[in-house]
Amino acid sequence: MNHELILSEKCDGYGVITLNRPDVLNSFNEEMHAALAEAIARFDEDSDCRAVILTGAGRAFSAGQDLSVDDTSFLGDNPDLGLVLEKLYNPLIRRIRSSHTPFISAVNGVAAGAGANIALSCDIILAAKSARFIQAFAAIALIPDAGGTYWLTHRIGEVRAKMLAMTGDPVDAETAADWGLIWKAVDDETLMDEAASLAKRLASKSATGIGLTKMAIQAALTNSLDEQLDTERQLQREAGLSGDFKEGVRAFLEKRPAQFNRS
Ligand code: T3D
Repeated sequence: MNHELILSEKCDGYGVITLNRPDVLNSFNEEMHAALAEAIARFDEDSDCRAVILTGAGRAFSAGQDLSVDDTSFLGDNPDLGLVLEKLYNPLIRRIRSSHTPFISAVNGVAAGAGANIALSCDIILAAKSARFIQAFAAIALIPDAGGTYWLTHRIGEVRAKMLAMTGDPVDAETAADWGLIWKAVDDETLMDEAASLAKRLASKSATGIGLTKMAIQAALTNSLDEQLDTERQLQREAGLSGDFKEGVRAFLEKRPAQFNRS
C-alpha cells in the first residue's frame, strides 16, 4: 500500500491528515481509502490526539471518486455502486461521525462529489474563500452520496439541497458559510493557521466533554425532544462521573486553568 497517498502528521495534541493525490485533485481510489482509514484509526487510538484536521494537497480538497477507467474497477458493464459505498465511503463517514475525537475539515480548494460530502461530514468545517463545494453527481447521473443528501437537507433545507444536488452548481465558501452548510470561510493564506489554532483550542479542553458533546448533538439530528432529554441525561451522567468534571470544577473554584486528563 502506498502510504504517501495520505500524509499524516502528529502535532502538539492534534493530528493533520492530508489527502495526497494532487494530480487528480485528490480523488479517491481504493488505496487512498485504505490509507485514510489507517490514518484515522491511528489518531483515534492515540489518547494524546484530541482533534484531527483533514485537508487536501495542492489546489483541491478532493474531487470525490476517481473516475478514471484505469484507476477503478467500478466502471464495468454492470457496476454495483452500492457495494462501493458499503465497502469504502459509508465506513469512512461512520468512522468520522462515531469517533469521539473532533474532526475539522480545512477545505483548501474545490471539493466535489464524495469529496465535498466527506468535508461536510466533519464536525467543524473551515474553507478557504476560494474553495467551492460541488455536488458533481448530477453530471454523471448519480445521486449525492457519502452523506450528501443528509448534510444538505439538514443544514440548508430541502429547497437549496435539491437545487444544488440536481444542478451540480458550485457553492462558494462564503455562501456556504452564510447558509450554515459550513462554519466559516477564511482567507486562503490563513486557512491552515486557523485550523491549527482551532485544533489546539479543542485539544486543550476535556476529551470526555468534547466527545460526549459530539455524540449528543449528532443524536439530536434524529431524536424527538423526549428522546434527546433522555440522551442528555445518559451522557451527562457519564460526563459527571469523569475525573475531568471534578478537575474542571476544582479549577474554576481555584481560579486556575483546568488540567484535563490526557488518557
Ligand atoms: O463507485 C462510485 O463511483 C460511487 C461513489 C461515487 C462518489 C463520487 O464522488 S461520484 C463524483 C465523482 N467526482 C466528479 O464527478 C468530479 C469530477 N471532476 C470535476 O468535475 C472537475 O475536475 C472539478 C469541478 C472538481 C474541478 O475542475 P477543474 O477545471 O478545476 O479541474 P480539471 O481540469 O477538471 O481536473 C484537473 C485534473 O484532475 C484533470 O486531469 P488532467 O487533465 O490534468 O490529466 C482531471 O481529469 C483530474 N480529475 C478531476 N476530478 C477527477 C479527476 N480524475 C479522476 N477522477 C476525478 N474525480
